[in-house]
Amino acid sequence: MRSFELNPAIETIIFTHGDSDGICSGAIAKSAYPDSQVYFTSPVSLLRKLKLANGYKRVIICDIAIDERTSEELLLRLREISQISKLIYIDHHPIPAKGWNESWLHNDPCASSSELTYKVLSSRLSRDVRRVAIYGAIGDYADDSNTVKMWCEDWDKRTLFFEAGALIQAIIYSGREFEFKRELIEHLAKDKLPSSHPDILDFARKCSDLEERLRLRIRKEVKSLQNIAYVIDPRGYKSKSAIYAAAYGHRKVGCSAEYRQTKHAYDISFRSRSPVDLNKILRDVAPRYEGSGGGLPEAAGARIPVRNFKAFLNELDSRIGEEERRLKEENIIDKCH
Ligand SMILES: [Mn+2]
Repeated sequence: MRSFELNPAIETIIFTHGDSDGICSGAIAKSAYPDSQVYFTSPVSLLRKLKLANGYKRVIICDIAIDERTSEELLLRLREISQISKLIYIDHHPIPAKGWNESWLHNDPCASSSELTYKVLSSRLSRDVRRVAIYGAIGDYADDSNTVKMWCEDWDKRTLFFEAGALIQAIIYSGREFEFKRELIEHLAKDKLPSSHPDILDFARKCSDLEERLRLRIRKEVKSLQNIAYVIDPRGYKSKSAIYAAAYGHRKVGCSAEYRQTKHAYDISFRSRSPVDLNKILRDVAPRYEGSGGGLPEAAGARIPVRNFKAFLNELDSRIGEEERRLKEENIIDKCH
């Protein structure tokens, strides 16, 4: 991690996620508070990174899910910060059931963090910055909210998709290049087009090239259970692998498992077009196989020890089937629509 001299002119610190929704959220926050310092973090490292917030007048956190295991400690720390600084925590991941009714928390699971960040900070933002919120929403598959659909009407949708697509592919290609991502936030915060950034189109093309080779490998290697189609070690982007596994395995839930030697476990990504809540099912099933798991209803992850992987996958498969039948009987519809 790069360290910075604390500059008294900089009053705002922004913590955000390194994916496309996080980068767009960060850019929107930076556009509202140009004299700010941006740091990338993740749910598991937020608590530790918050040490950096000392001395800032304003602390903005975007697109960081609340880590269940440390949520109590995190809540105490955030309350402490909110006594000293102006705290704004914007996120769209599910929050713990107890204790998080705080005035500084802006949470809505039915929108992207980019949409929420624009809404929370809108009084300081140019209307045109909505375009960045749309890119972030597309990056998080959350461009079907009523607000984003309405915002899209002010632009030529085809141009939006071109810019968003190039931006998202480039971000995926850049992986852990946080210096690049920080520069990208500066670029977007100034309301410049993604395609006008010198690296974006080249990175996006490289991402698409890797993705295409991955897709063709998955078409050959995918295996299917009753409800889950899966690939093991597809050697490529995990979430994209899960999407193509579902498509070529002809199942509603796609799964991509990557072997992690250091943990002797599989890191697993899921993408679902089933109405079931994968987050809920994984939080229940994964611990029973000595693993952990969760995320969003339609996009989630898990880590499961190698020795339990097959049994875990089989139980998950039958649980998804049971849950689908139950939903069908009760005729329950998605709470976001
Ligand atoms: Mn994110």
